[in-house]
Amino acid sequence: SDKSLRVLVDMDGVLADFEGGFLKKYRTRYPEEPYITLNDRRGFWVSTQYGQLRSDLCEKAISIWESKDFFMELDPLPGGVEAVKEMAKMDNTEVFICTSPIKHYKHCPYEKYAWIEKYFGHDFLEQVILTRDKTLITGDVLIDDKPDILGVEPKPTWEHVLFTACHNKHLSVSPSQRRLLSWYDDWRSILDSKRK
Ligand code: DGP
Repeated sequence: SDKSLRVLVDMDGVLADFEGGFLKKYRTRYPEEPYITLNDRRGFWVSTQYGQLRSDLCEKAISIWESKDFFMELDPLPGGVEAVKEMAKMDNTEVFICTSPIKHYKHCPYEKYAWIEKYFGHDFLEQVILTRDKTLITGDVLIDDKPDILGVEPKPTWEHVLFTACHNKHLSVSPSQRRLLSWYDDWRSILDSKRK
């Protein structure tokens, strides 16, 4: 059991409160427009559900996360920063933050690095992977709130553990798919189950 376990941890919706930050800024910027409460969120793509509410709300939603300071000002989700720091200190355990930047690149990639530096420190920037295709990244576990993680690699090395979020909590996932209900759920046992 001297082989390292490699854990990939998603950022938005797992470490950073994308949904909460989005709703707060959307309501401030568009106070007269309808919105979707976190309880009523369904589906991973926020813009898709806003577009179904009223077609012009799709681009209004997108305008929120394309704005300066959106990603920088996201609050950490409860317990996440502490859990990742603890994980990173464990023997035989490598942790990488694996996150997909939006294609409007003016602010997002910079602010993701700044957020990680703020909460984890400068040295932890070594652990950051920005990729639009997580199937190419080798690891034992990927903790991510997106239900379907697809890319060019048909057989990714990692087991996807679905992190519960407002948009996926009602989904009945396949019996083989494991969930992490929050950072207060038993992530240590999930890691231990993958150690060789
Ligand atoms: P990841 O969590 O690493 O899979 O990254 C997905 C990113 O996409 C994250 O920043 C959240 C963001 N996102 C959420 N909803 C939408 C949407 O409707 N359109 C786009 N372009 N991005 C979205």
